[in-house]
Order: sequence, then C-alpha cells, then structure tokens
Amino acid sequence: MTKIEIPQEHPRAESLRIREKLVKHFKSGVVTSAGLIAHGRGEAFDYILGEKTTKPALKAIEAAAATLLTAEHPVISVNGNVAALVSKDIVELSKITKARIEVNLFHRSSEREIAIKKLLEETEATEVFGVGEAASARIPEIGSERRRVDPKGILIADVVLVPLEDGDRTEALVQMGKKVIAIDLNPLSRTAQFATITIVDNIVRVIPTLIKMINKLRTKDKRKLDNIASSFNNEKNLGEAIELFHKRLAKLAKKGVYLPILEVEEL
Ligand code: PTJ
Repeated sequence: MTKIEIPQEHPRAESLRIREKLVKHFKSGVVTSAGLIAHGRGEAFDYILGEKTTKPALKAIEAAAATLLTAEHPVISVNGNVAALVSKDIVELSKITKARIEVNLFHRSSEREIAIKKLLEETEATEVFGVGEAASARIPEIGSERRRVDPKGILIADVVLVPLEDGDRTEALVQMGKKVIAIDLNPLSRTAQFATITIVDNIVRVIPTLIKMINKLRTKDKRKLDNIASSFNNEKNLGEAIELFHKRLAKLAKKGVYLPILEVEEL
C-alpha cells in the first residue's frame, strides 16, 4: 500500500490526514467505496463553515449531552466512516454514557461487519452489537439493509446517536418513539431534517466536544438536564446553521479573494 507523506506545514495537512485515514480503512474493508464519496460531500460543507464548531452546533451538542445523560437505553450506531474516523472516541463516549455500540450498515456484508467490530475492539470496545445473527430484528418502513437491528440494541433504545447518514432510517426511528441525535455536516439531508437533535459539524470535532460536554454536565440533576434537552428546538437550530452557510458565503462573495477570510473571520 502506498503511504502518502503529508508535510506538517501543508495548509490542508489535517484534512489530508483525515482523507488518508479513510483511504487506509477503505483498503482494510471497513469503509465502503460510497463512504469516500460521502466524505467528499461532508468536506465541501465543512469548507464553507470554515472547519470550525459553530455556535448552533455547540448548542446542539449541549442538548445531545443532556439527552444522552438522561437516556435509559442509549445506543451509538456505527457505520464504516464513523469507525474509520473516530472509533477510539466512540468507545470512550459509550463508556461515559453507558451507551451500547451497534454496527448498522447501508452496504452490509459480513466481512465489513467483522472488520468494523475488530477495529472497535482494537480501540477497547468490550461489546459490539448488531453483528451477524445478532441483527435479527427489523425496523418497519425501511427498504435498505439499515432495517436490520439488534433486539438488545437499537430496537429497544430510547435514544440513538446516528452519525453520517442520509436516508429514511431516522424518520422511522422517530416514528417508533425514539429520540435521534444526528451528526451531519449537511443540514439539508433527510437524516438532519428528521432528527430530534441535529449537530451540523464534522464528526472528528463533535465526538471529543460531546465527551467534554458530558463530563461538564454529569453533575447536574435530572431536572436541569431535562430542561436543557426540552428547551432545544431543532427546527430553529437547523435554521441558524443554514443561516451561517448563507452569511459566510455572502461575506466570501463580497471579498472575491477569499483565502484571508478563512484565517481571520469568526463565525
Ligand atoms: O458504512 P455504510 O455501508 O453504512 O455506509 C456509510 C455511508 C456514509 C456511505 C452511507 O451512510 C451513506 O451513503 O451516507 P450518505 O447518504 O452519503 O450521507 C452521509 C452524510 O454524512 C452526508 O450528508 C455528508 O454530508 C455527511 N458527512 C460526511 N462526512 C462527514 C459528514 N458529516 C459529519 N462529519 C463528517 N466527517
């Protein structure tokens, strides 16, 4: 396998390192080929946002932290991209929230399920749900392989964290009475639109920030946490996220020569 050396001083070094991670895990069978395309889509949105966690994203992260802390059966749904990018952080998040980790794939194959489970176990996951025969339950109204879920995981969950997908599963999970927390750089995706809480930010920044937020909020009593979660309005927050894309593009359009704005502008 050709390994690309990324010069430290390269202006896009971090972005290139993330790409290399995905390519490496594409070759190891964790990421599906469509996962590389999905990443490109996310990158484009992130570029417009200035590759920073915005205020609306931080508000959504706070609501997500409160929701996870008060959940009875939280589950983190993991696909190929998620495992490749943040498996270590996902395991830490599952430990501090007691959330189960379930593999749930659009392009499901037994080889990929096992490769993802192995990667999660290498980063010290103790139990991984939804692999092989364990995904024996079905979510109604979904045509894709995503309908297969674990009766000990997503099926009985009250809160499901759904990072990086655009499809009909979130709508179906919400119809089943579950709270869905989505992480998606595209505020217009079906998942972003139908979720209970949508975090419009890059997963590589979201999970570490979510962990910090949970550690900060964990001493608060249930009433306070319920209050944070119930005062969050996803429609309003999505509107604020979309407005930021709009504002930033408007500023860039005025400038024309846009690179300096990436360094000095705060969102
Ligand atoms: O591993 P599988 O088989 O379950 O497949 C995973 C992919 C990602 C291929 C599958 O879920 C898929 O096709 O997803 P979509 O429909 O391309 O949606 C992915 C969404 O994630 C898009 O809206 C992207 O903008 C967004 N996205 C991509 N990378 C990131 C991201 N959002 C946050 N952080 C990212 N790094």
